[in-house]
Amino acid sequence: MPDYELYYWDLPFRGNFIQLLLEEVQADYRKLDASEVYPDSNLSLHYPGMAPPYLYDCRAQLWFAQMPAILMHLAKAYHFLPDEAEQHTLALKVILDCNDVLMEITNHNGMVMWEEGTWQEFRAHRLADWMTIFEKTGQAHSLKPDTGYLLGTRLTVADIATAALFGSLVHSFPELARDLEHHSPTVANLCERMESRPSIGAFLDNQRRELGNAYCGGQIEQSLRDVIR
Ligand SMILES: N[C@@H](CCC(=O)N[C@@H](CS)C(=O)NCC(=O)O)C(=O)O
Repeated sequence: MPDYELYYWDLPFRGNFIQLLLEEVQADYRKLDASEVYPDSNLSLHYPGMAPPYLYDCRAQLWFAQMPAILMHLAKAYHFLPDEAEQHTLALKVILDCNDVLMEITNHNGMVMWEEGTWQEFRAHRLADWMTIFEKTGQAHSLKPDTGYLLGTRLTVADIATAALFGSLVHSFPELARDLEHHSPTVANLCERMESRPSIGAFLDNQRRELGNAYCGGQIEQSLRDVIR
């Protein structure tokens, strides 16, 4: 049995936050389809979770849901939290920011489809502000154009999360690369550096060969594609 099992769809969206970390540390894990758990048995788990991703920690024999909780669990296990305890809160805040961006970019998990006007408004204001928030976080910790990490000199879970968020976004929607470059240039460079790390790079090459530019799937992805230009 591997150390971990990750249950998620064949999509990057929330799954890559976890998979990039598992790949970076070369964890012994298996990726399984979310349908193995959801929707038939998610309520029978010891700690039930509403929706994928799910992580099964095989050694601890524990199930976890909620992407930020899963990422924090793995970050603790692999020493991917910053050194100072007070910075742990900041790492969690970055992951929660990422999850908020995912929620917003999918218009609350596809509750309402994007239309030209609402998308343009979101892109020009909230998405731009989110990008600026990440840029300022990096600047506060001496992230430089070609060197450094979001929370300091050591790679942490915050860098994994940032690359999973913006790296996936600009890969799936190359039109947004100029937004990231404009509002968040050092973060754009950080994402490129993260994506070219050996394990993460090899994983992304395979995934992108297999899935192309798929992002979150469903009608909401199509609605995004219809409005992004
Ligand atoms: N807050 C949860 C959100 C989970 C979620 O929305 N999962 C999506 C895929 S990324 C899903 O499959 N949702 C189906 C549903 O909510 O029923 C997390 O961060 O893990």
